[in-house]
Amino acid sequence: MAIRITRDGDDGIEELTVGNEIIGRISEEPIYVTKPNLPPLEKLYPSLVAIWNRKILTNGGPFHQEFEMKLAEFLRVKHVNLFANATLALIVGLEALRISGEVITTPYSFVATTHALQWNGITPVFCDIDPQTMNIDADKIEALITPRTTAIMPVHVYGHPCETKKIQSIADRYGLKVIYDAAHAFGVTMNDRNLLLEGDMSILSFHGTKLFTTFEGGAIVTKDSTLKKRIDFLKNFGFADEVTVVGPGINGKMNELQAAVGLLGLEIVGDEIVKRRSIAQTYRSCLDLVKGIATFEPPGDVSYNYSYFPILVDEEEFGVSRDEVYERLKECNVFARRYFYPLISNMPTYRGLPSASKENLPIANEIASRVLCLPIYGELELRDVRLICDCIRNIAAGRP
Ligand code: T4K
Repeated sequence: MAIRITRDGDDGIEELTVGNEIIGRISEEPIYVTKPNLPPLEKLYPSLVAIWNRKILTNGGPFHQEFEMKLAEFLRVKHVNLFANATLALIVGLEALRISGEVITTPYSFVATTHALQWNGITPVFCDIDPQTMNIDADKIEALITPRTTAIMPVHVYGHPCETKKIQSIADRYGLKVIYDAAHAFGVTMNDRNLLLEGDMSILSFHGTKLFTTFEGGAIVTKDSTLKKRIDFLKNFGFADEVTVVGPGINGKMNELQAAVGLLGLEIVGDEIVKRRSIAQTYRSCLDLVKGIATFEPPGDVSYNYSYFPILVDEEEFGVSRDEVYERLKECNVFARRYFYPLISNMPTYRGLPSASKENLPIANEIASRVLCLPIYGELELRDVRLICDCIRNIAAGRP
């Protein structure tokens, strides 16, 4: 029997029917994995006028200085160094700490994490992940330490906190630095303490796909004022003054437009987290009874930022593979993403490394083959969240 679109209503949802039975609902507009949370445009106009009047566009201008200070206050951290993006921040952070040799890291991340090591001539050593948090498995780090190891670089994947205490105690025992890729962890606290205070430094991303955005952007969070100074030099070509270059610097500076957007972003990020929390709750209540779909809830001592909403698809129980769910959701106009597939260790640039073998990384390989990040952003209506869950249930039921 033919499938028909029976309702093309003004609520943004179309119904698919066979005979009299509604077999599915589709969003009229594409729903992407995320949508940037931008301040009202009229609030930006005065900042634009100020930039145009001052003609100070970059190199640590007034908005840059103000944002750096206000961001540190907002996050309740000691020092912040703003950057043009998080990838440059990672690269400069490693250089600032003079990291070399081998660094133990996770293969389950965005590729920029490992690229930053490569750009510094450092050998990445991949460690498997914990299936509960999808972060580096702290119990497997020690076995990977060699005389060449200088640091550990974990990632708070999706903003879920790593086992920071365990990681720090290993680092202290072996004299290693700890650099957290905290690109997803804006505003996450554990026992009311900002997660960004852990380790020797944490790196944030303010990319357009992130919870808090400056279009492109990033930051390094540190506790050490000497380190903060060295990072300031390195992100500005190594210049300590007009004529003195103190290191192999780069151009990593955030510009005035980005900083102005960031200042306004601080006013709206709290509301965004609240909206995302109710989206996550809706997803959970709709999906928790679906066999073969696992969702995640951070532990009680964590104030989470809901930056992503990952699910794991168990093909055997659900009856359909993750990749099929991903493709079939597109038919519902829903564009989920397989963050983080493929694993960094399986990418051609890194798969030749001894630590990249699948035998060394069984959990990471399994999770990467099952994960799907569903759309989550403040503007996403709960009606659309339920529609996405209906699509997933229909896929399991073998409906078109
Ligand atoms: N470390 C970690 C752990 C990271 O996740 C990242 C970045 C980094 C380091 C490096 O940070 P940055 O150097 O970028 O500051 C995205 C982002 O490009 C990347 O920043 C992010 N992680 C990664 C997880 O995701 P794509 O290729 O998935 O983005 P794209 O363009 O396909 O966007 C996804 C969806 O978002 C689109 O379908 C629509 C929506 N979107 C996107 C953009 C760019 C918008 O609505 N507006 C936009 O401007 O990589």
